[in-house]
Amino acid sequence: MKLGILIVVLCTSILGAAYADTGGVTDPADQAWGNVDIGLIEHSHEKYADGVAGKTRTLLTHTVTMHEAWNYEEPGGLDLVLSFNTDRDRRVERELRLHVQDPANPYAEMTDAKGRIRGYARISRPDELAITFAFPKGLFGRNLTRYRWKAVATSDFTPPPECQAPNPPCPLPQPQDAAPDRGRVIHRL
Ligand SMILES: [Ca+2]
Ligand SMILES: [Ca+2]
Repeated sequence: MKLGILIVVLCTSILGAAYADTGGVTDPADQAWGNVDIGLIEHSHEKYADGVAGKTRTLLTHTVTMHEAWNYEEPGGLDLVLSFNTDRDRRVERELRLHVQDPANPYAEMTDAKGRIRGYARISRPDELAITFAFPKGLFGRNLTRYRWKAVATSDFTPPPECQAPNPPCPLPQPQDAAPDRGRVIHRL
């Protein structure tokens, strides 16, 4: 893999047959904009008891860690989208998008392929570099044993005057970063 080192750590629970896959992929420091330069994406999951339904459910967590500290008030904003492919074709079945229009109340919304809202993820900030999204597996709408995902961070960006029309575009780095750069990370449940 050219631009990433796949890290897969398999953890087997000693509490019965539960099987957890915790893993991720690193991404190089390849963006001038610190708030869109992804350094690492990681996934994990845990079982929890849904007392109301009397069932054991799975909570999925996805963490995106940037190379530099960032916050919701970042100039230019941050558009962070996790996309999930839950079957064998190339289409994406779910997208989880971070909304920071109101920096005091960021939220993460899960939509399906038709743009319909399927639910929301809980957001937490483990440190000033990272953000973690947690949501029940049920938001995928079907019983999965694995899925593939990636993260794309984009910043609103206004080129400096000398780079704007009618002048030809300047060779500026694009304020967007994906991890992994190619393909997707597999999360086995
Ligand atoms: Ca990067
Ligand atoms: Ca698909």
